[in-house]
Amino acid sequence: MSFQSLWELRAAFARSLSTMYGTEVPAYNTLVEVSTKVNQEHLRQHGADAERLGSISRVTAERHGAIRVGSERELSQVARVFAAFGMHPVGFYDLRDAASSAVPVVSTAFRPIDADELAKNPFRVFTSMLAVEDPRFFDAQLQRELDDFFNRRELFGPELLELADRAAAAGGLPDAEAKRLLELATRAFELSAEPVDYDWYRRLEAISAVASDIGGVTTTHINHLTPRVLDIDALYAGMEALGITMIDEIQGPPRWDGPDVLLRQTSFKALGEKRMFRHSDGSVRPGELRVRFGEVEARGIALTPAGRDVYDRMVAEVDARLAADADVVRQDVARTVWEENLPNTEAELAAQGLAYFTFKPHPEVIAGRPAGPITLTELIVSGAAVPEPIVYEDFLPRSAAGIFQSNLTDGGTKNDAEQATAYDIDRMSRIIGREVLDPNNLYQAQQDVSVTELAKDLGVEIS
Ligand code: OOG
Ligand code: NI
Repeated sequence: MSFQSLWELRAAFARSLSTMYGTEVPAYNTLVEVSTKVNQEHLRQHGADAERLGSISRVTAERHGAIRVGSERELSQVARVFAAFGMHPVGFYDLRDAASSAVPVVSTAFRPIDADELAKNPFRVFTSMLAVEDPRFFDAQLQRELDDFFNRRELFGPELLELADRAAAAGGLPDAEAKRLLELATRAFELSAEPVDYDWYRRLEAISAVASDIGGVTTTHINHLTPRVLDIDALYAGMEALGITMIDEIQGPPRWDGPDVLLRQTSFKALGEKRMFRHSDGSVRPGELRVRFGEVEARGIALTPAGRDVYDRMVAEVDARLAADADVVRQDVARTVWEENLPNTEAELAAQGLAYFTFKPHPEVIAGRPAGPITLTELIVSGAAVPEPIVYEDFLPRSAAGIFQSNLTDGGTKNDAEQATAYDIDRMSRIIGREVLDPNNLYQAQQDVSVTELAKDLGVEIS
């Protein structure tokens, strides 16, 4: 009998969810097919350069999912499930104020954290928790009802949690148990056929379609599963050519002449799905819900906090120019703003400390140089240190809010006269029962290790 390590479990989990989701949402399969074609074509045209931000085998298998839970208990349980797949909480996202519409959730993402684990399989799941305590969305009466509802339901049974804990502790599971873990974990994220309580669902929906999606049903479900593409503009055109209407725009950075940074995403809207509803007169009748959608993404280089400041300022500048001129297209304005503000080569981004890199040594460039410390920037500029991009493995709050928002039928309601409940990364860590890591610390640590090695390889002291 063989043993499956965490990364093997994670890869199998991503495949199993993909098969399940493709059966439930056939348009997802189309998205995966078009993505695969786009990636092959990109590889054909660009050769080795196409793999600068990840091997083609990694990118082809790469997915992120999104799920939503209702309570602190449910969030801490789902964290145990993900730990069985070597996925740890990284980053804190507060979407309550990230968009003009009401998205009453706070979120984190579960993902592998080591470079070699990411290279083997980078599966990640954006995970949101309903902010039940926030009085801007839910009054005291509804808070009590939601708490009761979440206390009564069981998203993750004892067998799943027990197997998951064992996998995490042992670094994997023997085949038979691995199979059972995958079965139970996949089932936990399927759409339930259980009839939906009509009045309760609609009551929550009046506050936010996200609230009813989370609290209006007795289970949770994957609400999208996102493949990664190497050319998102080609993907967008390919999907439209097949008659699948995408949201108006690609979220995140524009297409431009410089390196890909952070994350570009686009999606197609949630499709109507037949569901059964239980009405107050006791009857059970069919109806329709739109909750699950398709999304695709292209990933670029991770930005440092300094780079992120430039990014945030550019986003604000694009907004300002758009507000001043109604006839222009966001992507066009954005391209101009980017060309004005961001260096358009990897070496410049590295030299200015705007993005994260590892470095390859070219000792011959500085051979014969007088002894004494030298800066990383000097090494980059001279060509003695050749930057290799570190991929952005996380999410963007504004795009996430945009993804939520593009799938809401209306903006929902939020009472801004009330005081927002405070949530932050520390509180999220306490809820989950393990530290929610800061993504920048992970990228920085990876860069630091590389710089230490670079100094050794070049025989210099880097100041
Ligand atoms: C999560 C939306 C965020 C992304 O890619 O930014 C997200 C959700 O809809 O639950 O998945
Ligand atoms: Ni997503």
